[in-house]
Amino acid sequence: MTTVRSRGRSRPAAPPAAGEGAAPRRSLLRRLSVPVAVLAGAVVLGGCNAPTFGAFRGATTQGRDEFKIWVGFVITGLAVAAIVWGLIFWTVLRHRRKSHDEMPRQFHENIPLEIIYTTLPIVIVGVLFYFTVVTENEIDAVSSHPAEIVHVLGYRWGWQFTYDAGDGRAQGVQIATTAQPALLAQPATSKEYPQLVLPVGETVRIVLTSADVVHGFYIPELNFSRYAQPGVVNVFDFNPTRAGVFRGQCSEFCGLYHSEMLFSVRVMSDSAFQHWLSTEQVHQAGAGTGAAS
Ligand SMILES: [Cu+2]
Repeated sequence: MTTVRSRGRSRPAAPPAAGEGAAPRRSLLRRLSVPVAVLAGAVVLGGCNAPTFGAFRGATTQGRDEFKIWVGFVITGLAVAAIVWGLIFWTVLRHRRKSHDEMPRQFHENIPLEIIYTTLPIVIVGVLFYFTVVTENEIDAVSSHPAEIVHVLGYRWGWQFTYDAGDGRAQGVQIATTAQPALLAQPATSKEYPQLVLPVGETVRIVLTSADVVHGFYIPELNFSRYAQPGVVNVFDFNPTRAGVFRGQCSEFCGLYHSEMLFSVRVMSDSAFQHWLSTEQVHQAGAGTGAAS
């Protein structure tokens, strides 16, 4: 049931004197001015972060796709909120009681309006669902010819990254957690934790699994998280778009030293990556596996 208008018949009353009613309205506006100013200030200050709406822009094509749909969802939500809040405040202010003996005209239905506010949300959800499916398919798509393949193994309490040539031939480069479980309280990018090195502008296949319990392979600045599950192999691609060092962590509580399951991702130029890879091959062939330098 909907009440769409309250303007209407009033009980007979003595006509107001000239100027009567203006004073209460000014008083109401004065009372509303402070909360409205506080709300506007909060919106303006919160707007310092407006371009990303609190998310990362992504450092891979997959992460950027994720960022785009995030922005679309936030803008859609804000538009809906603006319409709903606008109608609420307009109704409260425009149709507030103006005299104690007023009885507004009574309604109990409005079929066209009810059809609109039933179908419009369904259309909005349908559009958001469509773009969600499109984005998920883009993120989950894997190349048939990745430039590099990295096998990622999660285990209590660390990560192991093993590089593959892409044709099934292991390159002999393995980066793994070497620190003993302890509350190191170091940043994820420190050398106590392993580093996954990737070339910018190339397709890198990640083959993810777990040796024991469920872990979460989470890199916030790539807008990416995927379970590392024992007995299950998750395969996905990264296409890094810019160089940098990004922190990573386990996002699934897995036991006592879950907080120590940190790592980082370093994205560098392809030539620098090839140099790093060949250097690691030589180094590890003679000295065994070690932490990223
Ligand atoms: Cu964990």
